[in-house]
Amino acid sequence: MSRASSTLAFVVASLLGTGACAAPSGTSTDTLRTSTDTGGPAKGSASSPDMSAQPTPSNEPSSVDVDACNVPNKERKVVPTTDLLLADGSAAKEIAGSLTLGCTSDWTLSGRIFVRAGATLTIQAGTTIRAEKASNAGLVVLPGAAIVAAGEKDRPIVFTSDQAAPLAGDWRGLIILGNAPPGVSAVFAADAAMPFGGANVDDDSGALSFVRIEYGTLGLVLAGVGRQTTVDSVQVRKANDNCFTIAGGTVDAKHLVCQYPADESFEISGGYTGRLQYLFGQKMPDTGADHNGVLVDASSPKIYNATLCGDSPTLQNYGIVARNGAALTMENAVVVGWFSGLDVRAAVSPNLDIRSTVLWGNAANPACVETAAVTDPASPLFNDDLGFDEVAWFRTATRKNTEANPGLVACSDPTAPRPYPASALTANAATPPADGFFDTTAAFVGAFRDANDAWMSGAWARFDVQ
Ligand SMILES: [Ca+2]
Ligand SMILES: [Ca+2]
Ligand SMILES: [Ca+2]
Repeated sequence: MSRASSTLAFVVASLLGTGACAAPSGTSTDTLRTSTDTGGPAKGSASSPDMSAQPTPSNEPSSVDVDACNVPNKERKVVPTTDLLLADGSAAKEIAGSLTLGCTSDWTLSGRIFVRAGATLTIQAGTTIRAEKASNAGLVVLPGAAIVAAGEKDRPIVFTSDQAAPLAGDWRGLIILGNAPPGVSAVFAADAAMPFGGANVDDDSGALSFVRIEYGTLGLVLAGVGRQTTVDSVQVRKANDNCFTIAGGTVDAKHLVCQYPADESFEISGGYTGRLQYLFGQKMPDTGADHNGVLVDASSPKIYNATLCGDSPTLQNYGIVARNGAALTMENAVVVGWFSGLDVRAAVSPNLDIRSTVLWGNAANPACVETAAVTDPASPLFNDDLGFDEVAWFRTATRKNTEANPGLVACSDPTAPRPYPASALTANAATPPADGFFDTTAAFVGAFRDANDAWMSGAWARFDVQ
C-alpha cells in the first residue's frame, strides 16, 4: 500500500483509540560480545577446526585446514549440459546423467538447467558455483532427480552471482521439485516445465548442508519435496523475492538463515506438513509492504526455535502471518522490530497454535486491533479474519506467550549479527517434541540459546550489507 494510505490508516487508528499500529519503537540493545565457537550441530559434516573465538563468519576456508580445494588460480569451467527444448518452445539445458562438480574448479552455471528425473548432481564441499547473469541462469532439480550438496561448516558450497558487483535477482535461484503430497498435478510458478507433488511422503531429492545461496531472484525453493531429503544449515542472502519458498511437501529442515530478502524470509504454502527448527531471519530495511518474516498459507508446519528480526516498523510488514486456514504450530519464537508481531488472515484454523513465543519491540505489539469500523481492506485495522482477536488469543495465559524485552544483543546488525539473548530465555520455553526430528534440548525461546550457541558460526553463513 502507499505511504499516504498507510498514514491515513494511522489517523483512523488514532481516532478509534487503537493507535498501537502507528507507533514505532526500538528493537534491540547493542552491546559487544565475545564468545567461543563451540562448533556446529548439523549431521553429516566433517568440520575443520574452529578458526578462533571470532564470532563473525568469514568467507574464506580456515587457514589451519590443509585443504585439497585450496588450489591457486582455480580453473573456470562451465557446468556441462545438453540442450533441451521445453514444451513451450523455449530453449533450456539439462543434466541427464550423474554429474559431480569438484571443488578444484570454479563452476559457471549458464542458462536455465534442469536436472532430469533419475539423474543426480553431486557438488563437493568447498565448491563455488557462479550463476551467469547474462543468461539468467537457474538450477531446477526435477521430481525424481537429486542434488547432493554436502558442504562443511568452513567449506560450504556457495551458489552466487557471476557479477563483480552482484545484486539480488542476478539469477533465478535453486528450485527443487519433488513427489511428496499434496499437489499431484501442481506446477511451480505457473510454469509447466516445473511440475511437482505426488503421493510419496518419503520422497528423496538428495541433501543440502552448509550451502549458501546468494543474489538469486528466488533463493531456495522446495516444492513438493519429501521427508527423506536432508536440508540442514542453508543460508539464503539477498534474494529478490523470498529467501525460502516452501510449496507443499513433507521435507523437514533445520538451521535455515535468511538475510535481506525482498519479500518473505520464509514463505510456506500449498499444504506443506513438514517440521522446521532453528530459523533465523534478518530483514532488510526496505521500502515495501507485506514482506513478512514467516508467512504460512493453507499449510500445517511445525516450527520450533525461530528468531525473526524486522527492520522497518513503519511499513506494513509482519513478523508472523497465518493465512487461509493455516494450522501453524509455532513455539519458542522471538519476533522483534516489525510493524506488527502477528496477523491472522481469512479463515482461522482451530489448530492454529502459537506458544512460548516472545513478541516485543514491534510497532503494534502483539498485533493490530482490527475492527469492523474500518472499511479499507488495505488498512492494518481492517477486519480481515472474520473477527478473530489476535491480541486476546496471543495473551491466553496457558499459551505462555510474553511481551517483555528478550534482550537480543544485536539482532539486525548487517555484518555481525548477534541475534541471541544476553541470557537464555528459558522461563516460558517449550520442550520440542521427541519425534526423532526436533532437537529436544532446545528448551529455550529463539533460534539461539545464548552467546555460546554457535551453530551459525563458520564460513558457511555470511553477513554483509551488499
Ligand atoms: Ca509478501
Ligand atoms: Ca487479522
Ligand atoms: Ca483480527
